[in-house]
Amino acid sequence: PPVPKPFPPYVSWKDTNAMILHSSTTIETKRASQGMGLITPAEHLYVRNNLPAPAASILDDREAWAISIEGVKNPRSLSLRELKTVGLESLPMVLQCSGNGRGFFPSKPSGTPWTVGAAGCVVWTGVPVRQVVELLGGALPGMPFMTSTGGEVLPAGIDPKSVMVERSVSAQAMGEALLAWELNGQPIPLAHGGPLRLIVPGYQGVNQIKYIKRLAFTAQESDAKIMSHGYRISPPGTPSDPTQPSVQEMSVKSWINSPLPERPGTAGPVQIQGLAFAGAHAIKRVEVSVDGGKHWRDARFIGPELGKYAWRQFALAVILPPGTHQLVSRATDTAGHVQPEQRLENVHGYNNNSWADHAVTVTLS
Ligand code: MSS
Repeated sequence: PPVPKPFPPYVSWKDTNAMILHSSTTIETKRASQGMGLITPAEHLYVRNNLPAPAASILDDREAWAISIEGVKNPRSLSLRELKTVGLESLPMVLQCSGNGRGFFPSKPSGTPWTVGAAGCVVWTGVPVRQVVELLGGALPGMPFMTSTGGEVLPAGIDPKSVMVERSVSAQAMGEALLAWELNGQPIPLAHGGPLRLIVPGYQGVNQIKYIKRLAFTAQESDAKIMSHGYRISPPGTPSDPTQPSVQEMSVKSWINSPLPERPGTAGPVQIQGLAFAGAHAIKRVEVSVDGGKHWRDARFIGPELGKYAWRQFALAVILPPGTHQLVSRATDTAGHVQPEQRLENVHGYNNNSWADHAVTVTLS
């Protein structure tokens, strides 16, 4: 087998055999390596950085990392050391890049052509944002947005707004958001936003701000380019603009990870296996088809349920005769949203949850 390219230093601890290095800041989990893992090991978790990761020295004194909390009655800066005394919560959650599935768009949008591997299910530990906000006297009235800023040192000589990672979500998202310092029970590695990261459960990856240095309740959405023009669902042929929907909550989605074309197995009894999740709601049902979506059967859930923000493992036992089969899965969440057959076309290839696009074609002998 070809020797994988060496990974850059900040991700040198990743399992290079399990991952696809698209660039130094975009690294995907292989579909076969994603398998059925309920919790994705950090060594397999995808990486997406819009800017180069900050210097590793920001982890030298993790406890000293400070975040400025603004748009509250008593705004002030808190160190990680102080945050650890305010509250403690753990949350298993699917972290997914909004561009996951972009590789299936026939229009070949610019950006990383992720298939399924810009997603993982991991456990975050930190303090609930609402407890920090309560400590500081509550959010000010008339502030519909929670706006968070990443701590990257910005390149000199360019308008900071054009490169800074700053995103706004609904202020209501504070209800379940965390300021997290642990990933799967370990201090968050630099690649995933250590020392401190914002976690907004159920939201697409771009809203999960790494190296967070400021969290503000604001009257307006951020005017940083990544918010105003980036990550917008732009209809085909139109330039991005702030009136188009922004990438926010995730939508219901599932895919099969076994069998795969690269590991088809043999004809006869087969356990079809996959993963399903949604944004704000738990998964209620997953159906599987072995004929490209003509007929469907209910899969069964396997493994424990780790809350509505984690993914669910599903399996269906079938007998597959020799030949070529098109395997697909279709998830439904508890609010009744059904994974659609078709993707919503958009210029930048976001939010692809089409079941047809995630089909796997296997040939068994
Ligand atoms: N944060 C910061 N600070 N920076 C950057 O760049 N990115 C985003 C998030 N956050 C960033 C941040 C994105 S975009 C994503 S996906 C995520 O992150 C990822 O994560 P990880 O950990 O996996 O790497 Mo798309 O929607």
